[in-house]
Amino acid sequence: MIRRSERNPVLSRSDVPPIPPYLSDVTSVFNPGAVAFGGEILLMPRVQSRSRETFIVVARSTDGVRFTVTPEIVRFRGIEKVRERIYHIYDARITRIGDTHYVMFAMDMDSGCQIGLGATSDFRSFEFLGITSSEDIRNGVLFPGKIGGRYIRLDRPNKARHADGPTSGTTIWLSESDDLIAWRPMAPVVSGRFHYWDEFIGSGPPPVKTRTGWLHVYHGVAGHFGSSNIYQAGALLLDLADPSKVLGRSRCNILEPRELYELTGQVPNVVFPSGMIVAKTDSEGYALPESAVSIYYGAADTVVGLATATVQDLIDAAMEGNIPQSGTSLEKS
Ligand code: BMA
Repeated sequence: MIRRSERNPVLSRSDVPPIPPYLSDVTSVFNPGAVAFGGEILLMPRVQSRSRETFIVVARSTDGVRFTVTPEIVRFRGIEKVRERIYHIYDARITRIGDTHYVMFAMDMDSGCQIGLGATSDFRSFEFLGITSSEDIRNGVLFPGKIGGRYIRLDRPNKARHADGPTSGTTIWLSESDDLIAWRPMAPVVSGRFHYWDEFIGSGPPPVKTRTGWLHVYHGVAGHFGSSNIYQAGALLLDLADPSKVLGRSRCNILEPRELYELTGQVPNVVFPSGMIVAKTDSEGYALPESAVSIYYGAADTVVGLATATVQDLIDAAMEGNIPQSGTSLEKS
């Protein structure tokens, strides 16, 4: 149903040129935002140096598989005015609204992980618009346009899984905003399924409009294995007019760590979808069912993978039937 590119990994550390003094002999390149822009496919991956500092760069391609990384760190103009220390920015998700491309990303700060928002019209200069959260939260993903007169996004509040341990989350929420900066939670959309593949969850790439609903790829983490968290990808179909309504959710994951570059690396057993490009839309911007979809994902927090399917394949996966739940969820436990 979903096929990995024969050229995987499509980006790895040897593709990142030195960008002194920030990057030389980089450790990893992963979790890219993706967009079709100006006749090219652009990725905005996260790059880590041996200091474990994290930067975002731009990679360009004419065919979606051979990428050239621009030897420049992405700087969001104005981000230096934030008073609190920012340690890392990463996991960019790109959404076009009108003529502007918005980039939502995670910001590791002393107050926890916040969601930052940037904007660009050319992918050469980027402006920082602000911090769009006030609680520990991650995986903020903008819809490509207003619904009911306001901006809409999916996001995932973080909770500590163990005292002082890394944070994750079990519920993806729908939030609304009038100005893209101040957001109000509207409704929970989906929660983790305890004991199954997606116990902890978070949004992947921005949702894609189809005639049958918003197609959304998310990541799920199985945390019940002794020594490993397994990050996988799955599909959701959300109601077009009210995206808090779930029309379908894949019973099985659609992509799981199987290849060596997904199984081993900086963080083993991770596929983390973050960019999705639909080749063909109709005149009103709805993705065509037969259209190819390219999903760009981080593999083992080390390299970038590409997997392809059709829009209909992903809708079928989302509609294959939910896992029956007995009423117990991580949220309640
Ligand atoms: C998540 C984020 C991602 C990362 C994933 C697997 O919580 O930190 O950036 O790819 O974990 O380590």
